[in-house]
Amino acid sequence: MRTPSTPLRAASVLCLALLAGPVVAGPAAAGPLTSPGTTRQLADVIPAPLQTYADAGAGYRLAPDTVIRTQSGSPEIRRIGEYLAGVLRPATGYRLPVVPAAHPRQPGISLLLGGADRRVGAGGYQLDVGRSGITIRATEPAGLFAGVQTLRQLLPAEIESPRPQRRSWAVPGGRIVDQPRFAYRGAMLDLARHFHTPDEVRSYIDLIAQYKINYLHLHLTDDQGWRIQIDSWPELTTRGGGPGTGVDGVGPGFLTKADYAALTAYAASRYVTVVPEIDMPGHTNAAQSTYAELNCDGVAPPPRTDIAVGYSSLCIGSEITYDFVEDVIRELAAITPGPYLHIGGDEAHATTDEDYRTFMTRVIPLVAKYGKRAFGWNEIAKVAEDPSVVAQYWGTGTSNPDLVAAAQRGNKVVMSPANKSYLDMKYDSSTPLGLSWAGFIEVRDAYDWDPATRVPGVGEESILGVEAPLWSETLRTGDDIEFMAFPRLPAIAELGWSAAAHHDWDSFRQRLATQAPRWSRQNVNFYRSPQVPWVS
Ligand code: TNX
Repeated sequence: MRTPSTPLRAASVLCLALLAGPVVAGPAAAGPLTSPGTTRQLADVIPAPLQTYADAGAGYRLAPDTVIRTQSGSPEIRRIGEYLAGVLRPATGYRLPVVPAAHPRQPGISLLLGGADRRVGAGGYQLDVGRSGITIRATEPAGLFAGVQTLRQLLPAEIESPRPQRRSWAVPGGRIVDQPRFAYRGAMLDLARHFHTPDEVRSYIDLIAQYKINYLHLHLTDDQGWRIQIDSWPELTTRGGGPGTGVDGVGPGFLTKADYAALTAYAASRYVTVVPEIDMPGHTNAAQSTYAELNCDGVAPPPRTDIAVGYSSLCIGSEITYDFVEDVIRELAAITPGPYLHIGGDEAHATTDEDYRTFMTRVIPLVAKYGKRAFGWNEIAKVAEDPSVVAQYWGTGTSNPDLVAAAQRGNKVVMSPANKSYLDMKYDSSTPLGLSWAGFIEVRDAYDWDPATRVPGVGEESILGVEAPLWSETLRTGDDIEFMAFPRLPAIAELGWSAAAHHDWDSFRQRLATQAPRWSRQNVNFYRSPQVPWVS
């Protein structure tokens, strides 16, 4: 195991001593971000790190003989090392062998568990850059993975090139001590309105993981399509997800259980946990048009390919409904490694309030019965007596008495206000894709809000985290997804990770500007917002 060079150690200790006490310095404290993209500094990262201590004399340069050293005896940390090597090899052309940490001294990058500053907590990391190497330390593997993403952004943008580049690979010297503000930093894809293939989802996972997003919510069912195989109701996918399904009838497809298992495993390899959603008791036309017995009158309605909402409802008084729901929850829980199962509950306008309560009162315990914790859109707060239920706020306003009452009962809340974090809203009136029912959302709108003060009465201690949902009524391809998500997804990611004290639009837009050359090399189709001074 190698430790950071002595000068860095001494300098950091000095900085730490000078900064003694709970002083939280933001990116600004490490100096203004001069000439974005040309002079990289430790704080020039999204999301903004908790604390940086620059040591100008101590930078490290990757070299042909650099090795990646990982915690001895940990196959998981070794896999993170392999992931890092996979990121760095194409552009550098270096071998970057992944070796046990005990390997003889050789310049390199070390990934180690333990020994980090206490402030890193469970999900954070400490990154030290000295003349002879880089060391990332964390308490959990997820923290090391987060540190790896930071390291990636500290390298020149050319590191994202798929082919070897002739240039030097310098990392600025110093120390970063970083920690997430919220445990849940989510993104959502809607596979129901238009199916997105497993490859498209994997590519999105790779992109969001760069910004320390650690949950991917998959909206798997809706009026226009059913996208997850359920063995006990096989036609849900063959018909409900088959040809002609999706908005305008052009978004067919579904995940087999094997596809889903492979996706959740891929996500886990990027420290992303999948949260599957079965939306009910509304948004259920795909199921009800497939199985007539799910309708109160026993008649299957025609499939729908329009984008209306709020017209469908499962039959609340029928026992078959609960057989169906239990089968679906049981089968989905069995293939879901993560702790959460989302049961939707939004826009159930065709369900009476009393029926909604009856339904949710029966269904919420089914989620627990199969070992998962229920998540629901904020309407669930009206009925969630069980404090383990997570409510996802999607309103556009700043007041919601049901949500406040739920928070007081102890329910946790994920913040995804539609007029701030909905990535399917147009940027402005000229955006070719997207909807605008919650307004236009430019980058600054997506960034300039605080999850812990958005709804007074739902404060920091009630917030599990944030999410950026991307509904796909108007989206078909991976390019479409990227255009709506970038650059707003990194804005939501920063709200989820970075300390509130670091919230600073001017700093954010400068740092965002330097992501452009990375996205270009990654072939990301992003929106060049006029609010950002893009670096070409
Ligand atoms: C509202 S937000 C919905 C979705 C739509 C979305 C479009 C929410 C919980 N429901 O059904 O796809 O708006 O922006």
